Amino acid sequence: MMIEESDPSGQRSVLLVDLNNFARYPTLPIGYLAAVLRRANYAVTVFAPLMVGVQGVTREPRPHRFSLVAAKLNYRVATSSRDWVRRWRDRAAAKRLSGISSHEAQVLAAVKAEIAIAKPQAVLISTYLMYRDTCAQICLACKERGIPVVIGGPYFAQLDVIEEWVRLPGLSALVAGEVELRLPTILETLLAKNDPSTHAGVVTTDAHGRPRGGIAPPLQGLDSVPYPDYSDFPWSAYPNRIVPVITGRGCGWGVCTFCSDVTSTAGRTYRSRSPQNVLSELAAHHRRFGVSRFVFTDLKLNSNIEMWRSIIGGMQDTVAGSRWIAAVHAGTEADNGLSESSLRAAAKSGCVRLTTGLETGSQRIADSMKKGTRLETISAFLHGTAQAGISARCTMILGHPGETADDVEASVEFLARHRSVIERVSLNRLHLVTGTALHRAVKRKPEKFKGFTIVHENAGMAHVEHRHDVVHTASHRRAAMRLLTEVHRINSRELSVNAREFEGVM
Ligand code: B12
Ligand code: SF4
Repeated sequence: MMIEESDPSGQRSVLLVDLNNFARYPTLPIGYLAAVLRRANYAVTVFAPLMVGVQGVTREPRPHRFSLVAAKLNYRVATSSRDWVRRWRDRAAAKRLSGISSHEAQVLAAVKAEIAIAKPQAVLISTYLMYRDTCAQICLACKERGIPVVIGGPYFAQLDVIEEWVRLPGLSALVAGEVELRLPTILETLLAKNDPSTHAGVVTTDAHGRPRGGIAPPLQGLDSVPYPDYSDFPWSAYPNRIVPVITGRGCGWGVCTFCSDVTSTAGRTYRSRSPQNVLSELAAHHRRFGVSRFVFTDLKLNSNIEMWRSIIGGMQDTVAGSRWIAAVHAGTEADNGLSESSLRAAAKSGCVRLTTGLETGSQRIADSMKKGTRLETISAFLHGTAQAGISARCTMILGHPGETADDVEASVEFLARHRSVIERVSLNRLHLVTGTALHRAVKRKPEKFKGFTIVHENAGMAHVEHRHDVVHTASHRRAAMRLLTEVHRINSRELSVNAREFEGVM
């Protein structure tokens, strides 16, 4: 069946499908895309799984009675020396992680119903790599109806990932880059049945199925992007009214070995908006939706210290009574705006939680990760947050190349010493991601990574399966178990009252 182009006024119509199912607040890129398209007079319908009753993915739920046993068992299976045990566990974990796969049929049926009702001239999907199956099904459904489909998302910035996606049957074009300001023109080309890969950042396939087109360079001049439009999101489905805001794209540091944020579509190189532009966006969301709770999704909000200070200085005048959370790069030697007095000022401006990448309690490993941090400076930061009344959350990584049982013991010891000043820890086994500095280094000089080998690369998921011999040793495993216990002890505590509205947000 073909759906005919419909609107007699000549207005173009698109359906924007948001597969990233967040339980707590609207999705930032969807807001941007909707705003840009509406400004260009497109009729935009947004579909998000939460709108049809599919439960969003809740991050970092509070531990329950059996969480520690489950975490230890999971770790034991994930680091089994038997390949088949690990593979079985990875498959099960991938299913659980997506949190949407169990709802795939419901999402697909709802998207198809939405297509039938909205009769869009094009379907645009924003996706994480893990929703590939759902994307493939939507492409097929659109192909049957003769509707072009464009896919974009945060990890289409590398050729090997793009190659694995661009041939999906029914897909008209894959977007590789921050093309939002040019999206209306790209769609005009597509809807005129011309090849959109003539536009930078749009990839299609040629007659032989080879990719055609390339990745767009990072977008400059961020102030020219309109404020995101979150009017389509199901506000009543969220526990609190929280708005995501991004003040700059990329990270001012940008060199940590394992980091896949700085190899993502919008993470490549650091670019900042102007403080005035950001503060006036906050005011606009407040006027429109009555919100006074904000999450800054910047990789590090203190990448641009002027921005950090302007937010602290301007927040309460812009939205009285507001509260906000963010991630920061703490522990650096240069001034990073995180002195005790700055943290007190941040708390006064409504900051209730800060996340930082602790990653490890071993200085040696932090150095080999190129974190650019000193543990004693992170320690001072953590004490500073506690004194200011800001809830501190730390991310940590287990299993970086070169890590020994002693390094893990150092992490246990660091956490134990800072138990009273850290409110949440997000501990993850090293996830080696396609295109990161670490992945490239292991490929380039495998001899430098003794006992750390690549087993299999899944470019479509940007996932690199690796083997790390040390994690199978009894001493490393014992230390890891102690680390899990220490993390559990911290995470089991009640959050401080101020930060509770943001539990599970970041
Ligand atoms: C903030 C954030 C979150 C927030 C959500 C924010 C929100 N509600 O909007 C929270 C904390 C909830 C979150 C959760 C998760 N996240 Co996240 N997140 C981020 C982060 C740090 C910033 C996102 C952001 O604001 N980007 C800025 C916007 C402007 O960029 P963008 O999303 O890429 O969109 C631009 C372009 O890509 C393009 N675009 C995007 N979609 C489309 C669609 C079309 C049709 C077109 C034309 C263009 C287009 O236009 C946009 C404007 O330029 C990124 C890192 C990063 N650098 O992006 C990770 C990132 C996106 N997250 C990631 C992951 C893995 C997760 C989790 C799975 C983590 C976990 N294990 O729990 C969960 C997933 C939950 C789920 N799927 O339901 C990965 C995704 C990688 C992948 N495989 O695709 C990233 C890249 C981090 C990483 N390096 O691994 N995340
Ligand atoms: S400081 Fe954070 S965002 Fe920046 S490169 Fe390191 S891990 Fe990535």
